[in-house]
Formats: sequence, C-alpha cells, structure tokens
Amino acid sequence: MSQSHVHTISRFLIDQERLNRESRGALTDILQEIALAAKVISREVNKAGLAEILGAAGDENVHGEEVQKLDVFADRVIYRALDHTGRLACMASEEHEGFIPIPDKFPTGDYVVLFDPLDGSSNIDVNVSIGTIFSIHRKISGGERGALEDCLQTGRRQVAAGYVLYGSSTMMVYTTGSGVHGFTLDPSLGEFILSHPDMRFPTPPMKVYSINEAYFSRWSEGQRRMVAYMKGEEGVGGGFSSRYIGSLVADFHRTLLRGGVFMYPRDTKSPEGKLRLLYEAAPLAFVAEQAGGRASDGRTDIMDVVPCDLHQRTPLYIGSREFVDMAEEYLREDPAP
Ligand code: AHM
Ligand code: MG
Repeated sequence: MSQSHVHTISRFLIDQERLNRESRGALTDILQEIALAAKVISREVNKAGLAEILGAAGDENVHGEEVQKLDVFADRVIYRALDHTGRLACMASEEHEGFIPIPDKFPTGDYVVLFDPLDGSSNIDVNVSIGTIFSIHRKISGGERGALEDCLQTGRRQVAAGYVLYGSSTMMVYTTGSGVHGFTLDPSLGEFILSHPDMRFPTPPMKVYSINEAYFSRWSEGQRRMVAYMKGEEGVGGGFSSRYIGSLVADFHRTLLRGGVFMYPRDTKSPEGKLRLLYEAAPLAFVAEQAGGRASDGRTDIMDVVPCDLHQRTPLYIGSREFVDMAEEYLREDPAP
C-alpha cells in the first residue's frame, strides 16, 4: 500500500458510518476509544519484559507508584477510555464480579460494552501473544445507567464485537455486522492502519485443529472420536495438523487467517468448559460468523445461547464452518450434559 493511501481506523470508521445506520456516531466513538485503549495497552504489553528490571506487580516503580498487574492495568485503561463518552449505560468486565454502571458524574448513552481486558495473561511472562476481546450491545432496559439484563443478551443481538491481538504486531479486528476488518498498529505513526479488509475464513480451509490435548482423558467419547478422526486413527480422516498456543485471541486469529477449528470442550474437570460466554465466546462467534465461519457449544450455536450469568462458562468450537459442523456431529452421540 503506498503511503498516500494509508487508511486509518478513524477514517475507515467514518466511511463505514455512511453505510451502516447502526454505526452512526455512537458506535464509531466507542470503537475509536477502544482503539485508543488498545494502543495504551499495547505499549505496556511491549514493556512487560522489563517488569523484572523495573519492578514486578505489587512493587513500586521508579516514580514510587505501585506497579499494577497488566490485566488490572488493561481493565482500568478500557474502563477509563469509555466511562465519560456519554455513549454507554454500563459496562461489564471479566475482571469484575458485577456489571459496572456509568458513574453519576458522567452522561450516559444507549450502549453496553462487555470486555475481557487481557485474555491469556498467564502467557505474559513467556512473551506469548495475548489479547483483548470486546462485545457491544444496545441497552434494552429502561435504566439510565443500565441493568443486568442489558449485559445478559444473546450473541445474536451484538451490534459490534472484536479483539485486539498483542502479537508480533498489534492488530485490532472487529465487525459491526458488515464483514470483518483488520487493522495493524503502525508504531511509527501510532495509528491502526487497515491491513486486512473484509477478512474471510479461507475456502477450502487448512486442516488444523487446536485443542489442549493434555486433557484427553477427561474428554467425552464424541470429543475423543473427533480428534482420532482428525489424526487419521478413525474412519477416513487424517491429514490434519495441530496448533495450540493456549492464548485464545492468538489461536482464534490464526484460525481465521488459515482456517481450521479451535476447540475448548467441556470435560470431567470443567463440566461447563473454561471460556466465558459473554467476554470470550460470543464476541468471537460474531466475528467468526461475519467471516463466513461459525461457533458452537457443541449443540447450540454460540450466537443463540441465552446467558443467565455474567461469568457463565461455555464449551467452544469455533472456526471454519465445516469443522464446527463436524464437531456437532461427533458430539451428538454424547449423553446430554
Ligand atoms: P484466562 O481468561 O484466565 O486468561 O484464560 C483463558 C485462556 C485462553 O486464552 C486460552 O484459550 C485458555 O485459557 C487456555 O486454557 P488451557 O491452559 O486450559 O489450555
Ligand atoms: Mg479470558
């Protein structure tokens, strides 16, 4: 792309406003603020390796301030980027037990943001990619500062969702329901630049499965049979490769670019699975669907699962449509949970 055609996220959002009635004004503001928060988080994530030299979490830094854990820091940054915008009624974060109404001192709006500020944060110490995930809904309650019901909406009702990947470069990928677009942070400009317009799962997809296989002994029969098929140990399967980073955003991003399926099943130790429906599964499901893929809990499309708890967990199968369908076929034989 020539320098004169650099398309920043701000310009792209404004262009999109004209096409998408929902994204007029409010949604653009919210996404711009999330992009700003992502730049601040990215800067700190890149410095994380220096934490041991400059002081670990709980210590004081050179300015005599207490060093925060990065996930707590990321949570504050996103919250503060959004609290005063006048666009939100409330927020919910994986880091907080209850939903967070916008404080009385700030104006409110018609939207709700749910987020996982720094997913995979146990990977920070070993320099592995981590991410932020976000989901945006319209407020449905009458309350000016939101209510629990505003946060407990199905994925199908999201108006926007996306993630930020802090990897070899920092990328922000989002959808407002008209395709999926990816932006790469240019550190020299301090801007997210459109690098991946209209992202789609490739067809045919690469045959890649992504799962923590160390939990094999805890899996259901259907889950074991599916992986056996992919390894060529059952039926006429085989031909698959395996990739598992253990950092959801990074595993999902690879799956989106290359194709395949990411799986975090229920098992005997985690009967509901590990991942969170509202902060992880539903937003990525919206992105997946908009990119031509899909997500399932093994029986029901993630987009249609009705949440009853803010921190509800769910099994997750997400990626290329044909492999998520295949997972549902295999799991159909399992006894109902
Ligand atoms: P976290 O929300 O505590 O960071 O955990 C979520 C992470 C995901 O990024 C990843 O997909 C999963 O946990 C890996 O779990 P496991 O180590 O059990 O394979
Ligand atoms: Mg998480």
